Amino acid sequence: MAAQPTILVTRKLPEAVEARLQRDYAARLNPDDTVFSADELISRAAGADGLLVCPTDKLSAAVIERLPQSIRIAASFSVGYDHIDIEAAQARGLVVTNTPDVLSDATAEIAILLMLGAARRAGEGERLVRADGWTSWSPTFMLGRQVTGRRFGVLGMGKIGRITAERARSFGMEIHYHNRNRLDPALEAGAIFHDTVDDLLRHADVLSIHCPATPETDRLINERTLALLPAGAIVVNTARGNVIDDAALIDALRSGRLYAAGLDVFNNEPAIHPGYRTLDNAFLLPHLGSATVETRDAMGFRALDNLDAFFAGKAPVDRVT
Ligand code: 8YV
Repeated sequence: MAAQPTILVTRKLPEAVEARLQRDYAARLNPDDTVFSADELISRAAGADGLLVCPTDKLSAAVIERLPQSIRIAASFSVGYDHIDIEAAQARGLVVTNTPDVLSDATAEIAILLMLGAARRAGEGERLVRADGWTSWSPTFMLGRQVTGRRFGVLGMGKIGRITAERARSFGMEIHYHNRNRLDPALEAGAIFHDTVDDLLRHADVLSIHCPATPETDRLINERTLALLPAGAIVVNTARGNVIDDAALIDALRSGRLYAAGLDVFNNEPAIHPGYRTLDNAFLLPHLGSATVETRDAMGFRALDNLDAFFAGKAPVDRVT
């Protein structure tokens, strides 16, 4: 029997995923779940055939260049792959795969949670109850905004954007979207297309961000574009922090021009811009988009399907390079 390929697994993965890894591969696991430095990653990868990485591993051009020659594939446990320098991977002949589809429902759930949490002041209310600061009911106590009937603007109408739109529709929201390409009517499902980001923003009472982090989307939501949103709008981000200019969003929240924001992703996680913590109208979660038992298992299995295909000499379904 041929020797099993050796896989360096950079983070602790769900039990069922690690069991399959250990069954089918010579797996180098990370039971302590420490985040490897670049040097550590490179030295632990010595002699291995592939990597199973997470967004916490920054595979920059410099790191990719220093990877042992034996490493031929990096399967990421994520749909986003902005932590990997794709051009450098391509140049080195490193195959990169991701895990699309399986986390779309979980991420859409978090986007809706963020919208409702921001609109109905859930964070503020929860903090008050815990601090024993809730004294009585009153007709004017902690009033929020209703989202029913409002316009839901989707920036990036991929799978996650479309599922989130479908959920928002059940609140009677009117769906607007911008995408690089207009979708087929069947996928649009009645959503109103805007051919520019600016035009979408002018029509979004709630803006939900679902585009990938690319040079084109970097700081796309900034002082100028935030000013296009209707007064009192809500911004929701489950995509990547770097789509937002933090200082500009914090200013707009502080001044009250925006009603609230619901954020699951940030620049420089977990060391987020401290300004967010000072704002009652910022509803904040620690990057929980795909964090359900079912989804994290499915992501691990999808990454393993990609590795299995690669080592069987087939094309991995989710190959991005
Ligand atoms: C997870 C994500 O944090 O998949 C992504 O791109 O941002 C998240 O859902 C990530 O997958 C964890 O590995």
